[in-house]
Amino acid sequence: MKAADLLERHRDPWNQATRHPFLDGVREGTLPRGTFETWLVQDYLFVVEGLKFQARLLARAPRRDQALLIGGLAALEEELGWFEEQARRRGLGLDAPRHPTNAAYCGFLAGLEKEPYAADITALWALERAYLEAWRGAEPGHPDYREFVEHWTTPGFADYVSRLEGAADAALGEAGEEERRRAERAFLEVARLERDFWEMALGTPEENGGRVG
Ligand code: MP5
Repeated sequence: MKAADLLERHRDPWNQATRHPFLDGVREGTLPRGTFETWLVQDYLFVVEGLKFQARLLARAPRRDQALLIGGLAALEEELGWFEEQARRRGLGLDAPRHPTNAAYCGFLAGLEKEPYAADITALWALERAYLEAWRGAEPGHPDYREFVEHWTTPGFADYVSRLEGAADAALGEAGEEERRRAERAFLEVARLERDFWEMALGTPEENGGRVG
């Protein structure tokens, strides 16, 4: 099993993870007021946990993946600074409580510590690949959000995602049947949690204070 086989095998959940009215709103500039800001703050809180997950993964990684994961970690730390600057410019506080949907995703990442490496590197590839595809679908993006679209669609980011796919392929190639099953389950969880994250961002009118545009 190769990582890309999972995209084929689970096309529906994957499409739901990577196409969403939130992303249409980013492209068209039609997001309800406050929606993007909610997503931004929650995504920052998610990346804070993502960095810790990747640091734990590095400690368990085979020698061949160390440079890739260290590069990814440095990029994550830089990304946190970028989020902080974006929030400052928009006058947003980053000390908001974690939304339950976000907390569920972070809990999933924490739980991966108990999973085999093949499942963890597959999950990391899947969550980065999901963002690459999702934001590509929002290109070029409304001017208000264009920097965000560009952030997750650069050639450098695409290259990182493809190197993660190589790492996942190598791990899956060495994995036994049970480990591959766990990797597939982790992939499906990522797809579901990514979809839920967009849903959270869009929220219900009540959650967004009843405002519609
Ligand atoms: C990513 C993210 C991509 N920022 N948020 C979610 C919910 N999923 C995936 O991770 P990164 O580290 O920002 O590229």
